[in-house]
Amino acid sequence: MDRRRFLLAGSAVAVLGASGSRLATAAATTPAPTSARPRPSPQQLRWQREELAMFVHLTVNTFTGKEWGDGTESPAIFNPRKLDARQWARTAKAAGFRSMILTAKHHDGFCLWPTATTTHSVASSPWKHGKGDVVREFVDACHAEGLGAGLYLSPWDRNAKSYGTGEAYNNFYIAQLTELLTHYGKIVEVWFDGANGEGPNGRKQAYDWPRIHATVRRLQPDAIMFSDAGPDVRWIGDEQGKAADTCWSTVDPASVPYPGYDRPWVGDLLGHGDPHGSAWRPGESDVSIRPGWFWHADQNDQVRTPDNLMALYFSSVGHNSKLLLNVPPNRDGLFESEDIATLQGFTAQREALFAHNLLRGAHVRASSSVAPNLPAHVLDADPDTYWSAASTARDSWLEFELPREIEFDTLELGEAIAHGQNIANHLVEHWENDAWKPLCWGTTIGHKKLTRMDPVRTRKLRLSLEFGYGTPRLARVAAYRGPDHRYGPGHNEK
Ligand code: FUL
Repeated sequence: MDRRRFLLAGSAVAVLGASGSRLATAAATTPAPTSARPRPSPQQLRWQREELAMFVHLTVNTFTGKEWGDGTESPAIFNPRKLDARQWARTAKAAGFRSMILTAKHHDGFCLWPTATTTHSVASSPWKHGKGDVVREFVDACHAEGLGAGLYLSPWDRNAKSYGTGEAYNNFYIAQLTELLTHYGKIVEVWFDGANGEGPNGRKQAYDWPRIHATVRRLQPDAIMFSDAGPDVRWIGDEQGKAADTCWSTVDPASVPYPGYDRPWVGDLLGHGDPHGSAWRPGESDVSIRPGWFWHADQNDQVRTPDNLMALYFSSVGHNSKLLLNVPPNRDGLFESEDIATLQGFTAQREALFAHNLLRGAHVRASSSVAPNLPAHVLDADPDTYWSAASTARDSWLEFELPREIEFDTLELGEAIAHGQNIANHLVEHWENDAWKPLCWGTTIGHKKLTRMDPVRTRKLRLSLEFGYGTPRLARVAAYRGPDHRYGPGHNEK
């Protein structure tokens, strides 16, 4: 069962002081004035520009074949004899991923590091005679490969005796978080799942989110915190790698006040964001390369194809989101050759498709501009240089005239999001038989908007921005020619 279905199955979430009602009263439904539109923090900007992060799900489930352990698993079953975190990190790096996130503890409560908080950990396992530390090997491997290291610490714990008792479990959870955030160096992302089922005593825990968030901020001030409710980045609302076509990086924090907040409209709201939202909270699209989050032998022939990873890239990164792709190690503690091969294919396809911006060399004109942010900046690959229209001008446009005809089928647009996300719709036209002909309509752009279409040959292209909530600023306009086939199906679309 995935999180959304689990929550819909009736697991209401109790929270301590998550201030849903306080935020709801503050209900910031009034559109933020243009001058006050939210912008990303440097950490959020860095997070989004990474585009690709890799999730690593490993725990006792890898050895039982389950997706959710029930907390009664014996640590004796955990023995990934050949575990090699450098293999994971090398694979991720070669595929263009910039950070990785490991399940330090999943819902079963088994800790991948030798914690002082419980004996239900690697210290009680046969792996390295109880002297091993997966978190240490993982973080060191990430750092050795120049990748950011992130950690998932499930608040739902089906093993901890104190779960469901209130303060005692919150102290236990904070102690685990403190170990993870103080013993392993820099952590770039902390991933909070909202699942809030019953523990071993049949009780549910009231999570203390304000204290949890404050602990992360204090111990790792640069770490990004993920959950349905942020605070730094939000869940995109599905586990299929699909951000909505219209995707704002802003939200109204009152609309999803705490992780696991379960209302029928939440998925939709997280998918779209809110142009009037007061908080910058971009969406992360988590999805697995296999049907399950954990490795199962019978899924070795159901690994997504490179084509399908391309489709996921378009529907996540290409919809102003970030792709968090899960690749689960097997019982040896290694990525399978099938997964590695598909990642290599994915990388080769991205490299080939995005190698040359066919608009390079075009003469660019604009409806208006503000020096030094001139139109030609949209053609360079630097996300920090951009074209800015004058003031909040609506009906702004950019026109590209090429020295010779080009043929393309993929368009990339990028807003200069360091200054916020303003553009609400766009129209692309090409010049044909002495007239402008519409090519594609779209809504939001954000960090990256990728659109595929039938191949077009033209010498002139026009991009019109008809409506937005502030000054249009574009960092990128590019056109590419891709393969003739459509990006194909993956395991769950066969
Ligand atoms: C969900 C969990 O219940 C799944 O097992 C998985 O870890 C996914 C990423 O988050 O909420």
